[in-house]
Amino acid sequence: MIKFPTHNKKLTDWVEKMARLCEPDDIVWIDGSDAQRQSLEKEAMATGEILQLNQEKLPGCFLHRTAVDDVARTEHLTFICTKRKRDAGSTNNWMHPRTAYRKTKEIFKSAMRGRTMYVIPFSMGPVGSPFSKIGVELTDSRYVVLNMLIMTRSGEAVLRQLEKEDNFTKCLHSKAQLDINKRLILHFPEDNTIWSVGSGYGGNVLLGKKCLSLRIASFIARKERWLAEHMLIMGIEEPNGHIKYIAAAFPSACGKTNLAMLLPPDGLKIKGYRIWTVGDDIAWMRIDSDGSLWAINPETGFFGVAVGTNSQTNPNMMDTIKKNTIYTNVLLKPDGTIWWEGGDGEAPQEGIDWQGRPWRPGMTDSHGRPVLGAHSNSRFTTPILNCPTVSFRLEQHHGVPISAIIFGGRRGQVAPLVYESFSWQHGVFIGATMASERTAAQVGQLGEVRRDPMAMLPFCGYNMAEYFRHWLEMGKRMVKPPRIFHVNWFRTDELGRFLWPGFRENLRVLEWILDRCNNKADALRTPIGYLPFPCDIDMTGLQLPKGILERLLQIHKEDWFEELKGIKKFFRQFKKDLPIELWQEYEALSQRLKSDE
Ligand code: OXD
Ligand code: MN
Repeated sequence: MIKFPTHNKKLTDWVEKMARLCEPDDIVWIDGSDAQRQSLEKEAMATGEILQLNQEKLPGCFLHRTAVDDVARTEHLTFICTKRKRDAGSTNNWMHPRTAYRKTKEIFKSAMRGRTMYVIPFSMGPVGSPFSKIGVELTDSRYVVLNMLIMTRSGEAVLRQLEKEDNFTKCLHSKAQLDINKRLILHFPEDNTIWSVGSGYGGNVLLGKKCLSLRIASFIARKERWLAEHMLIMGIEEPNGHIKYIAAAFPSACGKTNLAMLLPPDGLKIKGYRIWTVGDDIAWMRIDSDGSLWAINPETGFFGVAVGTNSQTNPNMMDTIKKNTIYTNVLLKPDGTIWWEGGDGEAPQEGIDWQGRPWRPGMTDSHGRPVLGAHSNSRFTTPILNCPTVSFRLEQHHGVPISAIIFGGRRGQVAPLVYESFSWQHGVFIGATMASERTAAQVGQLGEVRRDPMAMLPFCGYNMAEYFRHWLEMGKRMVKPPRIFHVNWFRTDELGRFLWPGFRENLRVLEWILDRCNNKADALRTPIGYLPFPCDIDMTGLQLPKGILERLLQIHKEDWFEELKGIKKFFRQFKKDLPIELWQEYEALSQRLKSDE
């Protein structure tokens, strides 16, 4: 009989039951200590799961390579398993829990033979905070353990908390045979359970992240009347020393991580703004006793995309990842450091690519396509405490008060640089109709518009129409709801060139947003919302050709009438589940556009 370091019977019963299914050789409880982490690192190096990088240049850093067909989240293998299909809604893959458990048990059966099962008790959010939720992940992957130690608060302290509260999300993961045909990422919100099998890729296997903190948490949040969102949280310290916090949702590849830790542009430096990073990916938000919205970042690390990250696009991240970081699927240089396309410096003359093969710049495959040194979704897992702009309020149990919510997308046309909603309800409409155009990096037709409401399309753990209703209701319960804005950094000219320089310069737009929150800036009422007067965006130190700012703020009616058609088509899939308020907002926008003609 194995001795378990907890008296929580629900926990011990479940661990024993899962061990009977997976048949590991051994069970090891993760205590969160440095000594245990170091011994796991040694074991993982010995098995080849991780490779130690140059410890002088990159102390505490390692490289991991995934299986070649296991490099990204697999949305088509990700399911919401509710008893009724309707509860998963039209935007999720659905499987009945009975079928899901039966099918997946077959894959988990004996999957851990010859392996150790690690038990990771983890807390999303500060241990003991009323915002936080506990999970326990069982896994046969040391890579998962080492990543979870960075991304979550794990170990002893969480076990102690579990002596006081009984409730935890049961997360079971096995690499099994890493077989894409036996890979499933299953969520059972009604059982507070996640089963992930056959993958070793972070987004599929670090179960505290997308699986718990978004899919399961969004389901719980609706019941408990709070919000679990795919949002960054940042503080902007104003020249007077006050810090205002904003939360922002963007679909993938829109620069969310870069924005979360942006450096003020030179032209605005004199004003003394300072950015404080609370989180880059997930926000849990509650209405507090003061009637306003407060947010925490439930994570303690960043799981960021390496390709494209460099000292220009994100200097703070480049500082963050210099130590104690796990790199996944990047290029290994001969000196034991790493490189990726769109990273700092020239491509090395030689190296080992993300698949472990010798690599030289300019290599092509049998179809004449360039062979990349790093995978386009290569990642780093790095502690948020390494970040030079990390917020000092990270551990505060009530989080930070949110003054503004920002939605954004990648639109060549249609959406202006920034606009503000007329009301919370109108803001929910703006979030619900958020969209991005496909880039060359995505499968599908270039320029095609993909609707991604609140950037939650792949992450909402229940019927998205009900999710919209929940958002509408949250607005009614707040005394002082945050103002809601929409931004678009990606507007282009007729040759497809970006009109707005983006990156650090985005602070100029955030400044206008803060001014609106402080009732310091006027705005133009247009059919789509409030727009800035060009003179209210501080352009000190940024020379845009004449008329460009005006173009960035233009609204073309023909584009918006087209947009209405796309919105209607998108809304129709929700049938009668769609809250009437969203159709009302649709009609109101249509009327405003018509009467403005
Ligand atoms: C992520 C994502 O990995 O949103 O954060 O895909
Ligand atoms: Mn994300």
